[in-house]
Amino acid sequence: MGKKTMKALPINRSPEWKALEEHFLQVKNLHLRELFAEDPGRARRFSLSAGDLFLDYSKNLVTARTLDLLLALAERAGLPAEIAEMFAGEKINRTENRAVLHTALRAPKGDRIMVDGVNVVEDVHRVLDRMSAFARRVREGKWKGFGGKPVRNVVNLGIGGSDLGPAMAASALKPYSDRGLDVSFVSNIDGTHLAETLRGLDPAETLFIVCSKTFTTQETMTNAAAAREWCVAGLGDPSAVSRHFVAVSTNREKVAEFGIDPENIFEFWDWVGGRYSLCSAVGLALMVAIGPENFRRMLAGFHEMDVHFRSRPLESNLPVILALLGVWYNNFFGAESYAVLPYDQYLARFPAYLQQLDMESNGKGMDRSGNSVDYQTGPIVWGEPGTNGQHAFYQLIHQGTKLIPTDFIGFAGSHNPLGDHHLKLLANLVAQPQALAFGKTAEEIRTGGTPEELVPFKVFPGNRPSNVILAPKLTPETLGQLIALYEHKIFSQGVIWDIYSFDQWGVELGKALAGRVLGDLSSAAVPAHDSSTNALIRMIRRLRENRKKEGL
Ligand code: G6Q
Repeated sequence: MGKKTMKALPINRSPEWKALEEHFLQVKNLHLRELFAEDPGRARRFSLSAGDLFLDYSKNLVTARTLDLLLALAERAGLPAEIAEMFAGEKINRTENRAVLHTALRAPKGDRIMVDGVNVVEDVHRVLDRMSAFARRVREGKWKGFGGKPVRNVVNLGIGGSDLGPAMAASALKPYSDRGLDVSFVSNIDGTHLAETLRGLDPAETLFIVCSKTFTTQETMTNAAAAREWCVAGLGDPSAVSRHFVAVSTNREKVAEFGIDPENIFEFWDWVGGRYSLCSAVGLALMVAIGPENFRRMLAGFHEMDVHFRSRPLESNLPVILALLGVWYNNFFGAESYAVLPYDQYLARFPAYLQQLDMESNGKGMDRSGNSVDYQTGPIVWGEPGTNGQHAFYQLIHQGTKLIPTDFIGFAGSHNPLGDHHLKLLANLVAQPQALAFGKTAEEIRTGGTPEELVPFKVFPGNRPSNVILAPKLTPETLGQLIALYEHKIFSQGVIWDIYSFDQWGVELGKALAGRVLGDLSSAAVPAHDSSTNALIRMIRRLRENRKKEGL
């Protein structure tokens, strides 16, 4: 497995961790009301900027000492050295023996990052230039389909890391997209996803991007085969495939087998992890939607946050501060989850994207020496755009029994300045963290004349932590900065928890078992699993038989 990092002591046996445990006992009963009352400069003291992003982290259950102790923990975990190793292209994904270089995907031309003797920045820009030329041809109507018509619909076929990033970003950057082109994303193996997407589309005007690093993923390959059938049936000639399919992959052989012209393969590399691949050719559908210039603006935003993360000292490093606050709640307050609440409709898919980024990276129970950890690692991530969440689940965050740290994300300007919508949206964005932090006491409620028997139900305890991230506007640059902020936050937490953040072995078993179950569902053989699985297989067979008999 190559060189591995052996930490002298498990992190939770370190003196820094012990100091935090003791400190926790001293501060756990403090209230944000007191902390703000004691220090009028708190908001200024606990805020930071990087690029276009401003972070107010003053409404966290921390004192200056808490942060000092958390920073000492980061030092103990060797975070500065690990940041340097990642950026230098060391093979830090040791269980797969790979470098982790999504940061190279947004490095400017002329930079030099070597992997196995190759300057990968040159490769990155070669592919970016090819993607740009292709995106322009499609956008300008110069890429003609089999019958000579220009493309009006682009369908990305991919799943997981080959879907969530470009799908989220295409929605986030919709104001920058060419409205004459319809770009959609099909991921699910459920045939409904493909069927509903293709309904009403003209194959002569439809281009498929088959996006799969391995080109073996069941969902993507099944959807790609069905799309190819639809295309050939619609256009009446198998040779139409080369005009209507392009591929994003590292597996040239499999792509050629599928019938895609090798000229139309956009490559990426094994040092790009799926969920970190938006800036690679995996972003091709996004680039077609928003154009190469806007795509490069997004890359510049990513890069700006990369430079910040790599060069700022830990105490003024935005991703590191977010990471440490997360560790504080996760490991000392016992919080199980955190909510990401974007106050922007265009970011509707951002929580789903972060779910994969965070939970697939840090949902690990083994440390890097292969021992089970006896402390908590990656949290559950969830969320919905504000203000919808306010009328749904915020009740639990305000008055429930669980501690849910929250990240509020908002933008001063709107792409759709309709009446006073945006000011109202922003008012809610500011008011919710305020209500969470300061709550409303029984005395305050009584002074409003509430009947005594209702007072306990109307009390807001407050003291619920939140971060607020603000930017002037949701632009390609700010989106890039925002995503990179979370990428590096997650990396920093993985380092502190001493886990491998860039593999995902936990997704393999289900895939393998589905292969066996598929065999059993499509045969009449006696299934040989556990009794529950056997019963489910028999039940599905019976239901499908009945359906056939009834002619459904
Ligand atoms: C992400 C994971 C996973 C992957 C998908 C698709 O980090 O590796 O979500 O992106 O399984 O894989 P392919 O791109 O190989 O189809």
